[in-house]
Amino acid sequence: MNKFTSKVAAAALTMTLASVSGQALAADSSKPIVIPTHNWSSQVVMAYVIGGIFESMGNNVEYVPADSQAVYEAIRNGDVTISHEVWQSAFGASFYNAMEKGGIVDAGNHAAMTLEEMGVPQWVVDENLCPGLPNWEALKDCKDVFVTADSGGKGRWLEGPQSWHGNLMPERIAALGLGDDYMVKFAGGADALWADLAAAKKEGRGTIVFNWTPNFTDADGFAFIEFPEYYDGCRVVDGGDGACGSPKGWLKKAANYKFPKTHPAAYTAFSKMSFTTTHIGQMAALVDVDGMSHQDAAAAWLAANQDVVSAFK
Ligand code: TMO
Repeated sequence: MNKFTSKVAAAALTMTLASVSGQALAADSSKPIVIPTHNWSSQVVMAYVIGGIFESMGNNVEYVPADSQAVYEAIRNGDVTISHEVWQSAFGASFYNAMEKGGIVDAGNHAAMTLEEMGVPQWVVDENLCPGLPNWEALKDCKDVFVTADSGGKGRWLEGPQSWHGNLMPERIAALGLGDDYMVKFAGGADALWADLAAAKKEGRGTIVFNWTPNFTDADGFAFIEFPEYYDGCRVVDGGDGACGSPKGWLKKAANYKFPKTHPAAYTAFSKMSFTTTHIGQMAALVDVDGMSHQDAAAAWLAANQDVVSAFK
């Protein structure tokens, strides 16, 4: 038997065994699997990657733009079926909050570990614009390096949209005693972060921006500021004083509790899906570096990674 005929024989054997045991696999419902899209690139590309995998298995999918905090309540209620990028720092509390109310299940972790933190481009460290960085205490002596036209004479932290994690960074500035020297500006969207990184580089200007890994910036070099270590309960929203950095965290998948029953094949595949730091960085880069649409990026990523995807099905 060559490779092909042995594959056919194996398939025939599987079919025989299935009919002998009389147990047909339960078919997935034809109802669409509802996948949320948020406002950072890897998440949107991964939505279409996962939707493409589900479609290749014969499932129907639907995409809905959703707030990245409120989505956990929407999953719990069944309006949305899955979340495929549950970042520990930003969304861990909302995810577990919804789980405690009932209706959302943990569908496993991606291989990638995560960090969501303020930082500076690596060249700011290399050129010693603020000696002592990435240790946070260096900030005490160089607010002037980070003053911008819109920062009222203070050093500026350019945060992501406030929808990601509320007042986390203003509270941290206050808790660390940096309030006289630094302020937070919330960006309207992720693109404003990348525009500032590019402009700062061109101008040779220091900048502190919110960023995360995995992301396309992993390839350029980005230095996350090292704040006092995170521990459970250190944040103001969790009852602490807020004087801590973000966790070196997990990246989970979540699903409505009925999904394993309504779409057993799709759920089984979803539970196996695990993307690495490299995979997620690639998904972001196809959009934020190469300028592709999210859909085209997903199609290109799927075409180049059939070996990765076939292991999930
Ligand atoms: C949730 N995010 C990756 C933007 O920090």
